[in-house]
Amino acid sequence: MIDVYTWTTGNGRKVPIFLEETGTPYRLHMVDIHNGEQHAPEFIKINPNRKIPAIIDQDGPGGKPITLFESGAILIYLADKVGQFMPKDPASRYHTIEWLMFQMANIGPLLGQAHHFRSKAPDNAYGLKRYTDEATRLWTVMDGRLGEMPYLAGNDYTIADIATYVWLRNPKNQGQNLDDYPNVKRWFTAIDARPAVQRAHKAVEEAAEKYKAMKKAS
Ligand SMILES: N[C@@H](CCC(=O)N[C@@H](CS)C(=O)NCC(=O)O)C(=O)O
Repeated sequence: MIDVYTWTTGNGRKVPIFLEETGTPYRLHMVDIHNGEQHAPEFIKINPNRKIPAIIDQDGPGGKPITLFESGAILIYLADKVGQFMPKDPASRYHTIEWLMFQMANIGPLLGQAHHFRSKAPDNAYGLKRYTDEATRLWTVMDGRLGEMPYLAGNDYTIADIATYVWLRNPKNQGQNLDDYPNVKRWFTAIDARPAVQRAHKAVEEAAEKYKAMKKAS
């Protein structure tokens, strides 16, 4: 049983998608980051960086519990544990890690800033242009790669695709249009249609609604 501490943001959906894809039992624990719950002392013990997602696997290495934060690290851990969505062939494994790092170091932080300036500081022309240009550049990098390969790391659907897909669900928030990137569109549409992916979205959204209703009532 994997305990998943999460919320409804893109990063918060990566781990549930992996767990649904692999049929791994999990429990969702909602951390309402719009209500400051990431700063609660009990959550800081799980992630000192105060961000979702994080997990606790009671049956970690050596049968001992393990607590992990940073979604890329969590996905590598789970893929190794379950033996899925991380290719066994060494070169393909490293390409999976490479594209996962590309997501963690570029897609998340920079597309996040493009969204941030658009929604919170739309009059800041410098920030808006800087991060929209970066978003355009990154979407172009992905479109080039997906024009050469079916998936980011190569021939197989991997944790690199799961981690990246969640960031591309609202292109307009980043000043982008999916139709301008036909290879990304082909890849995105295929991943979005996967039943496990839709199950994960539903699970996270329902858990958040239930949690908010419970908080309101208390
Ligand atoms: N690199 C981290 C990023 C995590 C992250 O930025 N989480 C956001 C939600 S998507 C969060 O918890 N924000 C709350 C805050 O910054 O206070 C990961 O991939 O796990």
